[in-house]
Amino acid sequence: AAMESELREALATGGFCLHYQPQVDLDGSIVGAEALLRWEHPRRGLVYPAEFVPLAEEAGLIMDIGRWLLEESCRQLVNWSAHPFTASLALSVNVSVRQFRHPGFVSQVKDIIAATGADAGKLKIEITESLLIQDLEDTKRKMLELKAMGLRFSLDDFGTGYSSLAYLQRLPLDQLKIDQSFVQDVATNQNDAAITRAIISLGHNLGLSVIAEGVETMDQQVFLVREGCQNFQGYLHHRPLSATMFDAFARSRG
Ligand code: G
Ligand code: G
Ligand code: NA
Ligand code: MN
Repeated sequence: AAMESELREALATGGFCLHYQPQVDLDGSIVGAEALLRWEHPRRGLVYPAEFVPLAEEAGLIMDIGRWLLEESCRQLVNWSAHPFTASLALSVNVSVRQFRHPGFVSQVKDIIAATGADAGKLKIEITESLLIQDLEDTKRKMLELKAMGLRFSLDDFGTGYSSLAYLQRLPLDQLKIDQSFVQDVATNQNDAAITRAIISLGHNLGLSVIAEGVETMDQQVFLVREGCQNFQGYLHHRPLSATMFDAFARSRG
């Protein structure tokens, strides 16, 4: 309960911020970023989503936090669009099941894009497999409505959930994101290598782009490149950065 009121206060007083982790292509050029939510706690310092998103969901605060997050992401896209080094970048945002399922989600996104003037074509929504298990029709209808506005969809943590592969082709996805648990030992473990290889070819055969997350070493990257993966995110390239640090990094890579 104490944390709940602290979260409400953070919402009211600008206590959240976003960090941006670069996503790169085969050349190492930045093609986008994932927005990662942080809570700047007055005493505890930076608090990570694992520690407060579940509580925020239970407390019914996730739509308000989600609104802030989408607004901030769209403001960032508008800022980026004004500078040559960042103008082409896409931004991925994490949307929880509860947020996506909310009846007001699509209109919330619409309103925020209209209010900020962000290019919807640069906004990518990361969903997880749990969204595919239940109420596929609701998921599909909302995805199609958002796709019609230009948004794209990435399936996060792919391979760790329980979704049927049949759903993949029934939903208008744009990208598969290989979960970092497979990437971790991809260069040394035969099973992880086989799963990763299968995900990459599945994605490409379905016409989706494939991004690997949690890429930490050159060995992992070399394996992924050899298997045809074309986008990468992880500490090998960069940790999540504050907005200011991200701009400086994009400039240095441009
Ligand atoms: O770096 P990090 O600890 O931020 O990410 C941990 C987890 O928190 C990830 O699984 C990520 O999907 C989730 N997460 C990060 N930002 C957000 C967000 O804005 N909304 C939601 N719902 N989850 C997020
Ligand atoms: O949304 P998702 O669950 O995929 O969130 C990604 C999480 O992985 C975030 O907590 C992010 O900070 C973290 N992360 C990003 N790159 C790396 C990496 O190279 N190694 C590890 N261990 N974690 C990473
Ligand atoms: Na994510
Ligand atoms: Mn993930």
